[in-house]
Amino acid sequence: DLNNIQLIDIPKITAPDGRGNLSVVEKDLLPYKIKRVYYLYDVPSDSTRGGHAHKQLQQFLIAVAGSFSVVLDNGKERKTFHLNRPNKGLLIPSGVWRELENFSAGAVCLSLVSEEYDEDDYIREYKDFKSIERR
Ligand code: T46
Repeated sequence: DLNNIQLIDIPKITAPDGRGNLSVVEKDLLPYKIKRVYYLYDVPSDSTRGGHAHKQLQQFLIAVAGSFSVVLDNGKERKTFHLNRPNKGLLIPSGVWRELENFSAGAVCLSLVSEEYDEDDYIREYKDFKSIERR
C-alpha cells in the first residue's frame, strides 16, 4: 500500500550561532544496514532516472541539494513525492517501480541503499514488473 510510504524527517541540528544546519542519518532511522551510497547530479531537467523496480533492494533518497520528484508505482496505484529539503527522505521498499523526474538545476539525489550493486536485482521492463506484482 503506497499510503504507508511517507517522507521521513531526518534529524536537523541548527548551530545556535548562525553557522547553519547539519542533518544526520543514524542507524535507527532506516530498517536496514547501509551497504552502498551513490548520488545523482548534473541531471538535465528533462531527463528521467530510475524506471525500474528492485526485487530485494531498499533505499532511502534525499534531495541534499535542489529538488526532484519521485513517482512510485506498486502495480495498482501511483503516487508522486516532491523531495526538496535536505532533512526529509523517502524510504522506498523493494518491489516498487520508481521514476525520478523534474530535477532542478544543481539537484543532488543521495541514495542510501541496503544492497551491493547487482544488475540481477533490477526489474527494468514495466510489463515484467506488472506480471510479478499480479502474482
Ligand atoms: C535507483 C535510482 C534512484 C553501477 O555500476 N553501480 C551502481 O551502484 C549504480 C547505482 C549504477 N551503476 C551503473 C549501472 C548503469 O550502467 O550505472 C549506470 C546507470 O545506472 P542506472 O541506469 O540504474 O541509473 P538510474 O539513475 O536510472 O538508477 C539508479 C539506481 O540504479 C536505482 O537503484 O533507484 O538510481
